[in-house]
Amino acid sequence: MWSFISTWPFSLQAAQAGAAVLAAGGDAADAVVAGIHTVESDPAVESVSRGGFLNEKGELALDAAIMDGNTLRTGAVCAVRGFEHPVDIARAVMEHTRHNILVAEGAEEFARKMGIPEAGMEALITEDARKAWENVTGAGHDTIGAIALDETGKLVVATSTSGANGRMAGRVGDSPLIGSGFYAESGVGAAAATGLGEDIMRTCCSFRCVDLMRAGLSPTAAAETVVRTAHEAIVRHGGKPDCIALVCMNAAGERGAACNHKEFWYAAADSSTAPAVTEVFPVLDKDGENKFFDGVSGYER
Ligand code: SD4
Repeated sequence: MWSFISTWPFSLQAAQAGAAVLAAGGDAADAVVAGIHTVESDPAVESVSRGGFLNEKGELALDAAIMDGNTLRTGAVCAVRGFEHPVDIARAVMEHTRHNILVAEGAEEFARKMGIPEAGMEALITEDARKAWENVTGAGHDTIGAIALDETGKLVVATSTSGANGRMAGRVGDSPLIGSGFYAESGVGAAAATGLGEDIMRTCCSFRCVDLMRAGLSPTAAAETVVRTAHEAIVRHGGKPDCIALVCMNAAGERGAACNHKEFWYAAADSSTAPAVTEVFPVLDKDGENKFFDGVSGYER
């Protein structure tokens, strides 16, 4: 049995590409990377690589990560410029260094040494992204996070994002941070987060979700518990939660998702189900009231 899940409707193309790899008996890492490549190259996705949101200096600086659930090895890059596929650099960090995270120039130099194709930053900036930067509204941030379970039982998760529109130069989100934006352990489960990274980081959402599956919760129950308790913790400590959403999968390939806001979808496929997009509804609090985030998401500038 194989299974795949990824964040947001634009990741249907990722689920299709990942499913093709897995259906052919391929490796979970190859599946998540193939899936993420489709979104990184799509200029219509305004929050991932080509066409992605610019930081406040007008630069396209990208974050990406991958984690191999068989080895617990991980690789991530932060604020890399000029590479269309930052997830490839993250994978090279995992497979060819003793480190977990490389940032900015160091990551770019490493990518060149590894022979990873360099497009140049300007080539990846679309006219729409430049316009969005010129008229920053504060809205928008959608990471591609993808999880695959292959026929051998290996779980791999990966993420790729430009981060939120109007972020400070040098800002790093949750997506390249282990335990926050992603986590995978074969035999247990994997999770990936999307939403405003600052809130996801302070509540370590992905590791907590995997640990709840380890404790026996279903993927849906684990994701809902993490999103609800993260939201409530931020409120309890005087904060105002922004968007928090999770997708996850257990060792049996069962999938779950949860969010604290309207308008979240995931794409998924498995050995017996064709790739399709599913809407997720906000978690309910214990009194049965919707606790969704309904303000303007992102940074005001
Ligand atoms: C970040 N979490 O950089 C990422 C952006 C994102 O849905 O997911 N958006 O904060």
